[in-house]
Amino acid sequence: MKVVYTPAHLLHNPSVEIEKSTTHSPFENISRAEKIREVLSADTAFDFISPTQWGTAPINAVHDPGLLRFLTTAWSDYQRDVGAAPEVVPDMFYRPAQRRGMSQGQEPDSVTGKLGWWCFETTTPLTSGTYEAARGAVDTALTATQLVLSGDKYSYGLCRPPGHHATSSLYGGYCFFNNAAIAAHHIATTTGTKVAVLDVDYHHGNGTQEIFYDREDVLYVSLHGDPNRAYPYYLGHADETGTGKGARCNFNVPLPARTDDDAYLLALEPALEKIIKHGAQTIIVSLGLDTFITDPICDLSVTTDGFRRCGSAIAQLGLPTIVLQEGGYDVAKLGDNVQAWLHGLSA
Ligand code: OKP
Ligand code: ZN
Repeated sequence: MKVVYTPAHLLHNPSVEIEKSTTHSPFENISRAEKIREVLSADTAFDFISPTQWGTAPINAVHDPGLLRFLTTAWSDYQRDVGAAPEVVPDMFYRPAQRRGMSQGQEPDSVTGKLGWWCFETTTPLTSGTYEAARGAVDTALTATQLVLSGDKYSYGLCRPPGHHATSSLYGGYCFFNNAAIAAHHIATTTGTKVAVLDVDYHHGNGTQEIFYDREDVLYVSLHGDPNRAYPYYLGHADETGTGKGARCNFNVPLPARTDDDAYLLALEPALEKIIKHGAQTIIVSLGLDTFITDPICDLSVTTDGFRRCGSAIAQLGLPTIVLQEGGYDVAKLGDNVQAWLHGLSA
């Protein structure tokens, strides 16, 4: 199986994360992708390639072009207009309820105002190289997609930063551009075939859900910690099933704490059935390994062998599958877990 990787991710290297009314060193850090690279490159089943460049059009086809425009210069605008800060984080958030009964409002001119306009939370700092890293992750996803469109049965894009929390017009949750959504939109629009995004990250992919909520060409299916206790808190409930043409094209499976391998594999079955019924010709997996039993920020109990079984269950569908990296924060085991999952898929 080909692995798409670029060292551009090293350019997104924040040193603090603002969370739980305090600061700590970031869970989402460069060692995650480097651990995966280390383990997969020692395994002859995987061949590494670099991404090709896809430009901005595929990003602007999914996101408000204002988001990319903002991210292109936000870090340096902040240094110039507000002051030197290696990590740029909003201290204001635009909340539409403040303008209840009025027009929607507009993007402010000041970088401080813009930060709160385009970002939804505090754990996703901008650093000097963040934009370049985020562009690299999109190129990685599209290159992995191209491999499968050209006939490879499977491919793996080692995307970092991840993408599934980025909505059409907001970044946050460690995500800047929605790598999986950009790939899914690319397949749907260039081939005219149906696509399924299967999101197995611990966290609900609110961004991917939002981007495709009213579309029938891309099915979104997600297994995740119940939003009543888990990030992103406001989305991921089972009654969110899609709207308009996208009615019944969104499928959420919220899971209880400590869900183990057998329970997880059981919960996966209706999700896979949904993909077949939808008529999807291609699957994009948003692969998070933060469902792992010792993940430091999550509460499920999937093991390394559970990941192998998960990959294997998806392979049973017999569909071309593009696997894109999302979360996973037990760095010591992250490489082994990705390896087990991908071996389950391609066995
Ligand atoms: C990204 B991915 C909750 C704040 C957590 C963001 C978590 C994003 C997870 N206390 N910060 O889905 O793994
Ligand atoms: Zn996650």
